[in-house]
Amino acid sequence: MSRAVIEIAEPVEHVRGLTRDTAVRSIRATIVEAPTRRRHKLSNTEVTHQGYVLVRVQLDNGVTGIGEASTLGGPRWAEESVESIKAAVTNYLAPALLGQPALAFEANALRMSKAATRNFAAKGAIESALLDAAGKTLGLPASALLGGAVRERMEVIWALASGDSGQELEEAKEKLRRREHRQFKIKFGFNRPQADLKRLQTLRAGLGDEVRLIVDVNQGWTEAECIRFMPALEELDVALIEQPVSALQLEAMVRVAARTSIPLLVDEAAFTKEEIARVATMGCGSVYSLKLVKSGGLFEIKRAAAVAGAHGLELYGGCLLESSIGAAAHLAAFATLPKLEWGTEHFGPRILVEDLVVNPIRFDEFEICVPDGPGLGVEVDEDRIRAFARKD
Ligand code: MUC
Ligand code: MG
Repeated sequence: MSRAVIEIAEPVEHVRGLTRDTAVRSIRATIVEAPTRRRHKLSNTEVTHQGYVLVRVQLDNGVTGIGEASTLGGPRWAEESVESIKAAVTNYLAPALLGQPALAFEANALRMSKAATRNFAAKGAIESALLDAAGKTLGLPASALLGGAVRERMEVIWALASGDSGQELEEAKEKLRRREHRQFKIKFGFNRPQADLKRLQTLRAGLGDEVRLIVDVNQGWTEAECIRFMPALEELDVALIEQPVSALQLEAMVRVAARTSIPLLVDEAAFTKEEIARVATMGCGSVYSLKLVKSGGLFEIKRAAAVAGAHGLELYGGCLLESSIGAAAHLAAFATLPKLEWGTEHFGPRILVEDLVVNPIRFDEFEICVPDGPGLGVEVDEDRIRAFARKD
């Protein structure tokens, strides 16, 4: 154990009682598979069930906190799977935190980074649960512990990802009619580019010019395909193109970004602050997608936002189809950001047949509302979680 961590973990006199009270007594991880309303397709996977690891932290004061790690179709979107997340939490991260004060957020993050490299989804779920438990102990929303909210709600994007343009058009029209979403992200890359372009033409024709359309290729195109097909995306007034080429091909991303008039949204190409600084300096894109599974914690999401902003990138509140638990954690951090130019895409709670909480996050007038209760502000639906829990 390093000297620095011991010093940080030693509380000053006036908070000694409180921190002793908030010592972490136990951390448990449960794999949950929740059905989605429809098939959700990406370039390299598709899901009919969302895989989550729910992390419950219990403190010595008896308060429990909940956090969620989200995955998309196994270890495909990123390297973590529900199985690896549960193993990392149980075998490495939880032992590093037992007995530590929940309120020592930075020290706890340091302990986790010493116990395991990367494993960002696992760390993010634990830190969310610590914030939930600490917020409930103090009667404060997690956003207050993250610096205080500067917004209570934000514009929320919906993703169209069945691959059937007729179905997608109906889905988008329904969202518009209900005044839930007026910006749509269309998932590309699981079809040939020509077929995806036809889908996009159908959607633009059916939805009109006022609706903002974003395209997420999830690394599915080559540079040559970008050169060939991006002019068609410009014609269709696409507002943003997310991760068109492989996350490993940063130079290709720079060339693509320089050729198109549509801003590129950096997603899989940058997880850490160092990676964000690098892609921004190189000119891989002009907007950055913030995600807990990339940053490994809500405090770290804030630092990621600061680094991106300092390098001139605009910010987009990304998701990985979280339930209201994971969405609430993201929203607590997003609420505190001085700037969030593109709003958020936390539509996850609504893609689930049944959400995992008894008080789902509210969607209203094209915006998502940040929960204002203590901690993450959501209450777990225990029956549903029992029903969706993987039976090992
Ligand atoms: C991603 O790559 O952005 C988020 C929304 C969605 O449809 O897919 C995810 C992941
Ligand atoms: Mg993406």
